[in-house]
Amino acid sequence: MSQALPIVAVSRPLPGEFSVPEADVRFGPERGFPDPKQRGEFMRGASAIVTWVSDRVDDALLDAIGPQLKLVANFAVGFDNIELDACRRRGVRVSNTPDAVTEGTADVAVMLMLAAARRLSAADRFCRSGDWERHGILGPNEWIGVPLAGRTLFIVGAGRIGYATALRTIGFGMRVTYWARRAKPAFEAAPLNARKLELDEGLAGADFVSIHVPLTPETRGLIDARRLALMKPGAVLVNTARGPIVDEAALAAALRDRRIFGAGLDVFEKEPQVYDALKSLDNVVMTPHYGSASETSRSAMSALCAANIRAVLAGKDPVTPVV
Ligand code: 8YV
Repeated sequence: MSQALPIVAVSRPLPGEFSVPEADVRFGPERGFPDPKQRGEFMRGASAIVTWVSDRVDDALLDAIGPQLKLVANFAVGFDNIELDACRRRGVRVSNTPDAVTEGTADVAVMLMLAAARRLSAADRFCRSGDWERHGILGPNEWIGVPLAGRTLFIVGAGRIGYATALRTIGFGMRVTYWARRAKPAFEAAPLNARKLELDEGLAGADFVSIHVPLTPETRGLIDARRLALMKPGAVLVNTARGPIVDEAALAAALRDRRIFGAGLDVFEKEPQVYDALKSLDNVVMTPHYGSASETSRSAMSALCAANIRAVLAGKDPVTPVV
């Protein structure tokens, strides 16, 4: 009697190619499993699972899946949804998708910089709503935005996405500074020629701030009311990393009081809820945590999750290990 194939449980359908031959691959529904119990039932008996950023991987889920689980392949570069110690205690490996998400997310970071600098969302509503028609042709002193050329971009977190974002801004004639725990030679070399600054100094001197640190106990609330108050009145904050890194209530107050020029947000503290006070502001541009949602990035993420699973099912280490 042939041995049963290892089960690979994928919480939602994936884009592009996801090839794990010699396995029983099962895909969940497009909406995934909002109920953790249903997620556990779907994944029960799996040797490998693919999880989404909204899938909490904790003791309860790991117990529901069973002791045969070998790998949690997170469909994301961030892994704050996974309790790593719970996986370690069970000898379960964890992988993520670095590099695969980089270009798509960096595109969105620059998109949000431009959109916030020129108030794209408010301008679009101004046109669609008939307000422009009622207002009449704009005068020379109306809807003045913030330029990128000659301005300083401060990258908070000098990793792959931070580097790719900074690289894109060279074309806009921007200067780059950065903050990281350790000096990053790639940032300080050509073509970025970036300067490493302490966080407060970088925030105070920046015209644009782009957040690219992972969410950890150290970075939760990193950009708080005190640090927002350091920013220039004409400055723009962009966050494509994780919502809880920025104090959302303090940011909404700073935007309401025009203490900074604007913000571009792809991530929020309590997704998919958007902090109420942000919704009525005309100086924030928001997108639904879709940073890596480009054809190339998402296909690469699927392929990388599959490569990690194939490696672990073959008794090897994950290709891109977290644990
Ligand atoms: C998301 C991300 O997975 O890679 C990450 O950590 O947050 C993104 O790739 C995706 O954008 C939608 O949640």
